[in-house]
Amino acid sequence: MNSDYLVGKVIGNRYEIVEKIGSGGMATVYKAKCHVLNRYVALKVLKDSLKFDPEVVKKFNTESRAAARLSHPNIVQVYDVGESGELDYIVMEFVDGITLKEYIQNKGRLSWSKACDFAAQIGRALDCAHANNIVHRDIKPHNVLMARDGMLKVADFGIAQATSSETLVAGSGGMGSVHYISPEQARGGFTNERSDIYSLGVVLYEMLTGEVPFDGANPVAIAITKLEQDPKDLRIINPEIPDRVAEIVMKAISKEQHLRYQSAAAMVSDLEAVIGTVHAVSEEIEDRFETKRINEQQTKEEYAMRRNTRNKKRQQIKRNRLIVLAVLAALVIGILTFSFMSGGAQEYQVPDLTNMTLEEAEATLEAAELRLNEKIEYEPSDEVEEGRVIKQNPGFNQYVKKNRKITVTLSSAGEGADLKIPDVENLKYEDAKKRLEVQGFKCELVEEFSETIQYGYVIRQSPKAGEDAEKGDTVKVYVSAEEETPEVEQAVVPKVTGHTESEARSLIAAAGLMVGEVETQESESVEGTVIAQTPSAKTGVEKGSKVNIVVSRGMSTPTPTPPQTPVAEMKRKTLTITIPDDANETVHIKVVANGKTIHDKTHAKSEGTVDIVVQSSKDASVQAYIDGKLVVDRVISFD
Ligand code: 3AM
Repeated sequence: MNSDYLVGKVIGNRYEIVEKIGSGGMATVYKAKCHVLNRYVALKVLKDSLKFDPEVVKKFNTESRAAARLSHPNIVQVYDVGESGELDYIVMEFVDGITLKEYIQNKGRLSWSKACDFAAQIGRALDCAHANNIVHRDIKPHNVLMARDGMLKVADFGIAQATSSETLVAGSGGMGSVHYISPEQARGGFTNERSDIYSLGVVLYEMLTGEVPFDGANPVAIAITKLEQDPKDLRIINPEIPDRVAEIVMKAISKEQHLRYQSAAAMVSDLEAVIGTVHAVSEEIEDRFETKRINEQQTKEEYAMRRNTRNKKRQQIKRNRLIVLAVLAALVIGILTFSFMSGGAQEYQVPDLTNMTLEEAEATLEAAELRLNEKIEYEPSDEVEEGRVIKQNPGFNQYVKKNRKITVTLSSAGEGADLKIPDVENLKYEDAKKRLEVQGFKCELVEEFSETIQYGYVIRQSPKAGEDAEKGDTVKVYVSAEEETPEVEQAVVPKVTGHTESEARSLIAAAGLMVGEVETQESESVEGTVIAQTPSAKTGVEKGSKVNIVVSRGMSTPTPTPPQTPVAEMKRKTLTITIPDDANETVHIKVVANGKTIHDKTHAKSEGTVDIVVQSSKDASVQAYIDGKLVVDRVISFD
């Protein structure tokens, strides 16, 4: 991945490309270090093959302009749009996390409350975009990034364009991804905000069931199914889904636009009603970040080495610059003044906090790399609900420095109102404590075991919410304590398919796991090769868990077993096929050795590589095809 020619380069005199993150349809995304603001950013660069296509460049620019207008905690913030030599690029907020697609793939399916919480977050992003007359048109899990704290951020306004009325999306250029696009997009018809609501419905369906509602062998088949058929009832796939949740999904994915939610806000409000105020902050995703964290550590080390060399060069450059500065002092001062005034150091825009609870305001500020001033102001208000933000300082949309503390004024019950105990049940302990303390109460922690309430959350409180109280009263909060179960060590299931049974046994043992059931099955793969495993490779499991394997017993032939000698001379070699980065999510791999098909199977792109054992007594001419395309054509020597 890091072998990209841009890695190590500095773009626009400011952004040092650290590593390639991935690539989408039109552009490649890099992690870069901004040397002016000393932070990581994501840099999206138009692909080489597309940069001379004026239509694509125009679309790329439209994306940046559209997205730059949006500022919302659930939208990837666009910081800057630039051009350097032949490079067109967009500088965005770097989201340290994974895509929602990866998350769904890892999980299979999500609990209904988490799925609804995620859908509400995406819905809030859409609501903000729609309020700015921007339709995303390509809402899909791959375009939703999940930060470490579980906050979702919608990215890639790839085919978004400003619209104040319904817009005709025609031709392939305007199409989103076929599984998620609305029927009207599939027909090349009019699209509007409700097309995004449809796509969000599909994403919610997938989160709840692990399946997309319309599938088919190819894009045309999927589009036809979408236009003509009703989706499978999601409660048949997952009976745990509450009826109300299923209704929300079905309304969002109505074929007719007028039957869908008329606004993202309406869908969010139904979702919020169904989940209450639960904000699922995912702790389980932490382990999924482990690999990324390791990569990041390596990157940091590489980066430190490069920085040493660069610092030396920079010192020399600095000396030269001083001379130039002395001569051109006046001019340089002018430039510096200009760059300061145009916001050089003041690049962080203050989000709107009005009507938020303290917890929401704090999370929103954190996402915007700002801080909440611990000193909270109070004011009585008739318009704003008690405990919610009435005003803030500095105000919405002002530019401030990173980590600037923002002071909020919360609505108090009003001068004459009696003081009541606030409701802190179901809150995280820290949030409950803060809520009590800011209202002048003392908080006493009592730990208690609970089978239903998550660790660290308040089970109950005494006195109860709503009871009369006086400033300085103590409120006991009973917080769910951690179960005293021994810490479970985690392990990652190794990939054992393609290996011999004994190799597989060693790999499984080396990963701290145990071999479970061993089945044999007739298969075209070489006898003794592992052809399937559960759980699949890269799954995170408890140490000591079992991995079941299926071992090939070759193909049974009706003819009597041939004489022993030729078999004894057979030798094995492993051919590793790498699935390219730009491949589809699933690929079909076929391998032919000496004219005989020895492998013919569909694989997930996430497998990365596929090992095929070739068995022959003499040199073998081997061809491998990925989705029908020849990718390997060589002779394997068995000397
Ligand atoms: O190729 P994968 O799926 O791993 O998550 C996005 C995707 O990763 C990532 O770049 C790839 C191509 O879209 N990506 C996009 N925008 C990003 C951002 N702002 C980002 N990663 C971090 N921060």
